[in-house]
Amino acid sequence: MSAFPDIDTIQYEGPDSDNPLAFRWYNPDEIVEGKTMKDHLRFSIVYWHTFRGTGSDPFGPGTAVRPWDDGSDSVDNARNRVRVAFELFEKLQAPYYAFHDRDVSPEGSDLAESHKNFDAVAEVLKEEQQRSGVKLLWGTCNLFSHPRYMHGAATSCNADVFAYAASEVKKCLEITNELGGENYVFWGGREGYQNLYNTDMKRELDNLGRFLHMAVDYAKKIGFEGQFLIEPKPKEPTKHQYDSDAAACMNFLRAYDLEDHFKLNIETNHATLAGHTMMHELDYAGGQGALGSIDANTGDLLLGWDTDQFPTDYYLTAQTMLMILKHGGLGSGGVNFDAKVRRESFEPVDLFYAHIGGMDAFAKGLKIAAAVRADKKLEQFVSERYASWDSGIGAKIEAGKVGLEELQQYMLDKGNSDPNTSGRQEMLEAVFNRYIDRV
Ligand code: XUL
Ligand code: CO
Repeated sequence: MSAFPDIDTIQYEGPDSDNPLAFRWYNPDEIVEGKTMKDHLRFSIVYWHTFRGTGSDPFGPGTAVRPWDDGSDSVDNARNRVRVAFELFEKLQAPYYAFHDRDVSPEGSDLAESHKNFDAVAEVLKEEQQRSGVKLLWGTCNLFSHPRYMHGAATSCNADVFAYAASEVKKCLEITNELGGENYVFWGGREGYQNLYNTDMKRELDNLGRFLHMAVDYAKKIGFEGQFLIEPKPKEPTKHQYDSDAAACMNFLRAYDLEDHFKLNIETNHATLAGHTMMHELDYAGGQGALGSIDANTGDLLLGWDTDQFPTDYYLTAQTMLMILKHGGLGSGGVNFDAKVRRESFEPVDLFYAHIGGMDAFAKGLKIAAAVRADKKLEQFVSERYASWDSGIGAKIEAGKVGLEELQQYMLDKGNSDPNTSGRQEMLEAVFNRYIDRV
């Protein structure tokens, strides 16, 4: 029985289409820079917002109308929900999805029962994956909702909670492996602190490092070959999250000897909460060889919290895709819509409008980014701006051939530095607009 009987598989109709249930830009087989849009973008739909989000907020309960869901926490309801989810994935032509253990399957009365529930739901996930061809981009554990995780999971002051979290990760890794998941994500949840008066920060960080090493070791043991990812976020729910931004994560990974095993899953709304742009976080991660995947969404700069809205801004998606192309693509990662419909958008059809809008914005962003790159104007500007490093003293510095003494002698001989050239920021911002206009 269909949950969305009035909606057919969404088709590409081109930019002139007025049909809100059609793609205007996402044309899966269209080739951009020698690769299909489908392969560049590797769209993924999140289970937690799309199938478990109710629209509740701190001021009121959920509003979402979901006729297929009986509202219970039963395993039967969870299994039925999976079939509905795959109908939506297929109708949106999304090749991937992502889940937390606790959003696909209900928490049991103890660990053993939770595992049993997870197995029962994973059975349907596997059936549906095989039937539809939709694949698992990543699995992850929800190590933050249950009250036991009030002080964190891997960074809890309570060693038993660390052990419980480790048991959940073990199980979730096994199921992610069984389902062919291409990545496994750690988002910090409550790994952080509210107040340093009651916190041993160094001990918590050391334990987080231990926890991640245990996951790496166990993955090896069971033959899980997916990519491990850490998802930076600076705050919310804690005042300070340890994985606060891409640079902090890289430092953590290096400090705990984990850099060979992890890349980063960069989320737009987390970047802006950290006081960065998405472009900054992607360029930083990419520059460190650690760009793994993205959680595509957007915040509201006037609100200032993690609103997880669907991205529709072409500047944002073009800049995002420019950085992804620059750093060689997403590899085993994808464009994962970690986004939720607004509380006021409570009907099932809104889930389609939201994803179609996001997918189209990214497809157009990809085309804009490809046009920027084909034209080479920005690339040429940057290479000319740094030309002083290609020969002469710049080349000697970069080759490590000179130190302070040689540089001082060089300047004493020369007398003064060469004049600077303009950064031309305003001109370049206007140049970028041309690609937005033209595509
Ligand atoms: C929270 C967030 C998570 C992670 C997965 O802000 O982004 O949903 O993506 O745990
Ligand atoms: Co996320």
